[in-house]
Amino acid sequence: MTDIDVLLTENRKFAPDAAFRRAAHISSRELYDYAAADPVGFWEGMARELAWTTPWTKALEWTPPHAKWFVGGKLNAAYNCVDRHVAGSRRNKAALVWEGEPGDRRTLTYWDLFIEVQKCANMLAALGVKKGDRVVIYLPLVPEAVIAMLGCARIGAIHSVIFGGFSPDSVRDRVNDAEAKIVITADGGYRRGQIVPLKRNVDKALEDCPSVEKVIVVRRRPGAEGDEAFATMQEGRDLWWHRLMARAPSKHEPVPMDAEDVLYILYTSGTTGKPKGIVHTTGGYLTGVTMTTKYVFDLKEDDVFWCTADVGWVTGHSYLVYGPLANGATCVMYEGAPDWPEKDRFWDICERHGVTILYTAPTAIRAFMKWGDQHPQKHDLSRLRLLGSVGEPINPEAWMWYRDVIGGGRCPIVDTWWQTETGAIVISALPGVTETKPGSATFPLPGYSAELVDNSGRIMKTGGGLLAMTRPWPSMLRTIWNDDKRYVQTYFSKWPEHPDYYFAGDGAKRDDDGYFWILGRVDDVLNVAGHRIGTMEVESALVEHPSVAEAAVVGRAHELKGQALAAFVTLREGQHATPALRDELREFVAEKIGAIARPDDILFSADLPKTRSGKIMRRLLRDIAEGRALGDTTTLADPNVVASLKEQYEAQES
Ligand code: 7RM
Repeated sequence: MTDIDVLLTENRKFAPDAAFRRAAHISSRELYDYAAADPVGFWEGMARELAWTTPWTKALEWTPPHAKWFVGGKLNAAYNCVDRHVAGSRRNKAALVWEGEPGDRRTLTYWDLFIEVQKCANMLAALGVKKGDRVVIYLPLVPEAVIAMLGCARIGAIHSVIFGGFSPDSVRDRVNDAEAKIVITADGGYRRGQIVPLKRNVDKALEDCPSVEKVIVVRRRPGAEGDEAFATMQEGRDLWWHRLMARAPSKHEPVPMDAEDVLYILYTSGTTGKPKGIVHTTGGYLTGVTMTTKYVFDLKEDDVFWCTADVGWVTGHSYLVYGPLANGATCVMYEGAPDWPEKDRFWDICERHGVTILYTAPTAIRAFMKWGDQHPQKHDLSRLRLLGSVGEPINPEAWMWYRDVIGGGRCPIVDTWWQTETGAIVISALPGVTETKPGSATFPLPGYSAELVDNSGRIMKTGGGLLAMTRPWPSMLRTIWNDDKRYVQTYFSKWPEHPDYYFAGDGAKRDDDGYFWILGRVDDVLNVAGHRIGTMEVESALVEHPSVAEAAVVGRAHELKGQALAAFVTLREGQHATPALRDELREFVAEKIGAIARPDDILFSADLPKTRSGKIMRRLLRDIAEGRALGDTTTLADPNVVASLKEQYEAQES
């Protein structure tokens, strides 16, 4: 018996186009073979692409579950992301092409970034920030966020970025856990035309944060009203970024960091409980993100790379800041919402800035599908040459839409599976090599050992099971900040007989060709009459129906079957919820994947509850389907969504 039943099969295949393949960095499987024969040697080769001030003496020290990579080596992340490009041929190349939501724009060349990062390093040093001190960054998506991260990295301070959508309470908990000395924030940020009052949130949070000495405030809203119009500055504690920067010297020698020195802490809220401070170190992390940015996105000198994630998430850390900048790329940054002021904002940005590589999330892609093809079709997207997806399983329907409508049928798609904990992409196609299948992240990249493992710790070559990493990798988390016990418990205790296996928490299946299909978090797997069903497959089937934009499936207790399926469905624009459509959808799923997966309940809703990073929160939908009081809703992007869903669900039952 397998651990998770395999329901859907997808047989479409897309081979890399011959011209793309010819021009790609990697166009043959050799690298896989080479890396499989000597994974540590492979990673050493990748690490050599970075600039080190002292070479390492030992590539890997592995005392499960603790790894050290490139032991004895020294380097600086900011030097690698900025200085070495300025020293070379990229001095005048655009590093950041930024656009604010209201339409304001700034472009920073590598030279500009070089000067700003050095000033920032000096500014922080002048405030007494030292190597190892923690600096919290709570900013909108503005260039200062990148400058602050690199400024910290330059002096060896540990940054902890908190997404600007988090509440004062969340900020307080994270600041206290990190015992941060400095908080960098702004007077506000823009989201859907509204101002997010970041400084006010910080003031509230800091009522209970004894470690914080100074607050640096970026003026995002320069106005005729003067400095104090949007932020009340607390005497002795609060300082304006622009004033400090104006005084800061523009020359700063980067501090050589040990490969294993901490580069940053990033808190993941998870679904419940206290957030975990995921710890990443310098040498291994930079090696992982530099390699994967170059090869997964086939990044070339004149590409314009747009990763739409906020720096508050790991995707922003790895693929908006460290990976692309370490490769000397031009990065597009956009502060605001995709539907502001109109639903074509992303396509307008792609057209105007000539984006060649677009990296976004399935939740966004499904929203674009729902809004209709007319928005992208207004724009010339012919410069796009590669598309990426990250954050959730992408259902085949959305994958095909992305390929056809956004990619014009000519761009390869890389569906990239990874986590805050893995630091860098682990499972993905290489666009010049891999034949892709819609909805599959395909294979582990060279150098990694992702496997499917059953409950008893056996590696499975096909079928459904648990996703694991059986060997360490350079960009893996090193621990949980202040809680190594929880690190061991959460990630390395699933299989007592394999204390060296990392448990990712995701279910997955492998088909007969060895392709990986991520099924989502194992906490979301259902048991219907003895069948273990991944919610993702039922959702994919639903979304294939032309009326459906998005679906979330959960289990609720059922007397006979153990669990019954409850589906929450949002419809495409112009579609109407009717009892006939409900029946049609139930039959549609039964036909696609079998009667066992026919949803018992279908609830139509305008929206689904999502985390602030766009992942569907099935835990809350389970509460609704089981008629329980709603659990913790503080990590939701919009808490109103669940309340109204609960009302609807209850009304439908009575
Ligand atoms: C990068 C990021 C991690 C969780 C992970 C999965 C899910 C991410 C994919 C995916 C299917 C993908 N980090 N996930 N990417 N599922 N296909 N390509 O999202 O720490 O915020 O989340 O996200 O469940 O465990 S994260």
